[in-house]
Amino acid sequence: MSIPYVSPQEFSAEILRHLKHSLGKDESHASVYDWRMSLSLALRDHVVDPWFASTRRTYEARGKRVYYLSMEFLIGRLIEDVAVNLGLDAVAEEALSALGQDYAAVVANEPDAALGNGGLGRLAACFMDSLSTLGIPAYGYGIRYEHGLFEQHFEDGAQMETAETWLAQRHAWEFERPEVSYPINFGGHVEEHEGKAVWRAGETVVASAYDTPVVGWQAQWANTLRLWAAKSTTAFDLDSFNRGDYMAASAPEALARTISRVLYPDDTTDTGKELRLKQEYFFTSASIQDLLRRFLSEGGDLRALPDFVAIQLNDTHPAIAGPELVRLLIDEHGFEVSQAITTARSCLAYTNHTLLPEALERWPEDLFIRVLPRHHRIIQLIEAAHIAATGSDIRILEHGEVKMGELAFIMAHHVNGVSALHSELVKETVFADLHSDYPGRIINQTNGITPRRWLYSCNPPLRELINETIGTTWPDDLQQLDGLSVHAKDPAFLDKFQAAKDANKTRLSNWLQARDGVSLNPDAMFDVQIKRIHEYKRQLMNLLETVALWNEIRENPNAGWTPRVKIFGGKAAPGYVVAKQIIHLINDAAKVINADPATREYLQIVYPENYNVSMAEILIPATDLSEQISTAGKEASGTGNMKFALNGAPTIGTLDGANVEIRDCVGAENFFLFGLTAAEVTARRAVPEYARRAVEASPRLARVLQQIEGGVFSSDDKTRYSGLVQGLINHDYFLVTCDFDSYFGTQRDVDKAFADKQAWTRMAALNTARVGWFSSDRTISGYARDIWKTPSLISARGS
Ligand code: 26V
Repeated sequence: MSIPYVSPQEFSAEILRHLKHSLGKDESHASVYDWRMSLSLALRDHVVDPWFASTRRTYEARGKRVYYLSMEFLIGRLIEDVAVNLGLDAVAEEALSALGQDYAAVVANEPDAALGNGGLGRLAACFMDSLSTLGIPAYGYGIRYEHGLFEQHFEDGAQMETAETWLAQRHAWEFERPEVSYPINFGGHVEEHEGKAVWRAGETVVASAYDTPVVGWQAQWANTLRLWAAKSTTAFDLDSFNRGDYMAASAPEALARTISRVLYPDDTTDTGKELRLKQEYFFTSASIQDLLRRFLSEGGDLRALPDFVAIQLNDTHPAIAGPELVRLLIDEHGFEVSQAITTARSCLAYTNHTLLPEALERWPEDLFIRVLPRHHRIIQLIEAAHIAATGSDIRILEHGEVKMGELAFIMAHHVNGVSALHSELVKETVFADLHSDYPGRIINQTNGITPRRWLYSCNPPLRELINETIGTTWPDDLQQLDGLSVHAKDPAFLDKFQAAKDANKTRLSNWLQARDGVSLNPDAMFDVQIKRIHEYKRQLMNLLETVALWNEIRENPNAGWTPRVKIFGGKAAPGYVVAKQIIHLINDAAKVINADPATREYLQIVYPENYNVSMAEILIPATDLSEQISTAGKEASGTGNMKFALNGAPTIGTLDGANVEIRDCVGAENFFLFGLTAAEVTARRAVPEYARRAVEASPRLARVLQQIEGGVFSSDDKTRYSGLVQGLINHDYFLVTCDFDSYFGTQRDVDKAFADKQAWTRMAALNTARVGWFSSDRTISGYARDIWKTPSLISARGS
């Protein structure tokens, strides 16, 4: 399956047809929004044939399908993505220009689909792209949140949040499926009838499907992202209305809809909120019911379910899938308990994305029983079967809690970590006991990123240079970038590589100037740290280093400093007090430092508001230095690290997550390593007063901490950061103080390296050339081979 050629003239006509017939607008009255919708609908039309063909092919081949269950899909914009995969990017631009429209402005009119918090959600989006590119039959299942991740703005440097409203406009890409809906039950109690359990639910909502086709590279295949919206079983209470109680009349609908109303913005702590549990069960149950209905409608025998269904759990959020599938097999399809558990386990696999204890999901058992009484009983059966089979001491139900990690693990045939280091730590730490109960169950699948979005589409100058250097077949075979390595010796190639980087830096500068009125020095090193704000990611260490550098430039202004722009981007969970203080401090420091005439030439701090996927697409290609500085052992993988390296930004980083593998690929000489290793981190925590000692041993750090604590950056409130600083000196769980000197020293190595332009560019080019392995196509091939056993159904690809 591939798409027939469409000329720009034909495509203009298609856009105009939608403008008239779908938007009901005349050209002379059309707004940017109208043009954007018309363009999107015209593109969407071209996705439908490959989409139907893929469905037909899967059906005819009786192919096994992958079901990727994820609370989050952090998609971003789709116009470019779809246009690029259809091979219509140039055509679309030409067609719109011919209509007198500014293509870039029309593309930028699309709101980000921000249905995720960060890495986990963005990974799910990259995986959807790769599943389609590889021709693996798959559905992504998630929630159609009315409000995505909150919007961030700064008031006097402090983060403020407002509701995100992407669905206030029509969503161009989805197909509403009112006929695809399932009842979802909550609460009530369980009765026994003739030895059979019967769940009498207390409350029921309806899950209603919305489908977005996801087309792969060159339209060879398209899968479906099916998102569930919560609706009421009784849309409107006419009795209340007739009594004149208009509020009560629409209460059922409003209540039901709260379930899919908003994305939880907290990826740091598991707060055990009832609504969150309901969200998890809501989308999981709908998805399991849906895949069973599809299987049965094709005449399948449920005992063979694992031959046709692979369910991947993106973290523990859909871990209730295990008990739900067991419940349906027992209660509705007459399975024996042990047969149901075995069958369900053969379908299920679980990906772990974090070792942070506070992010591991546990539900208070009484809450769980109240919301899901039948599942609580099923979990008791699962636990009993686990103990009978292994003699294990590990429990799912313990200390009045339901432990979702243990549940997901026990109900999965494979459990994977997301980088080599992380997977080893999963075996040694959180799941050490279960690892010995079930040897071989834990495997690794190192994360990846889609090169279509994260190189081809976000970085046109580099894309064109690669095309002219190694040809155009690399976007679905990224290891071909290796072919750039030989050119890294060629000064002419390096000049072009640098010219591409400079063009991207100019694009970023213009964008920031237009958006925020901020000017950047294009000759400065763009040093970028963009990710959620967390203590373990150590934005604070970056800021401390910035202040130390400021001190040193002031003291010695003529020492030939390498000019730097420190760029930060990212949101803090609204309830995460320390993260919000760190944001405030960065903004406060920016105000003082940017205003210092003595250092202005060499040092600038920029923190654009509301970092999101679209901002990443502008920042990453323009970056000179990638900051990946988490405490070793804490960042499960990272995926931003891969995006920067791919776009020619060397990393300054610790031996954490996928940094380890990136360094192995690009070579130690093209990576700025610093800091303690994971093993050293563990050892250091056992040293009494380790933070205080580290501060005492570093006059440079001690001075910076005194400045911050003394109010140098907060003259309006001199004690604003005393808690933050005292926290570092007294606890410093993430060893900012211990890694500071190593980090500062390595940054000075970076300064020197950057000053040698050609050597730096060579390093950057070798980063691009050597990270082809981090394509999410490679990752998904690994899942398909090791976990799902699903071949590609694109004939040219084989399995
Ligand atoms: C956790 C929680 C905890 C309970 C409340 C709601 C909530 C929502 C999201 C999360 C996810 C945290 C885990 C996560 O995002 N991990 C990141 O996954 C990336 C993809 O594997 C990986 O690259 C990052 O290193 C890892 O931090």
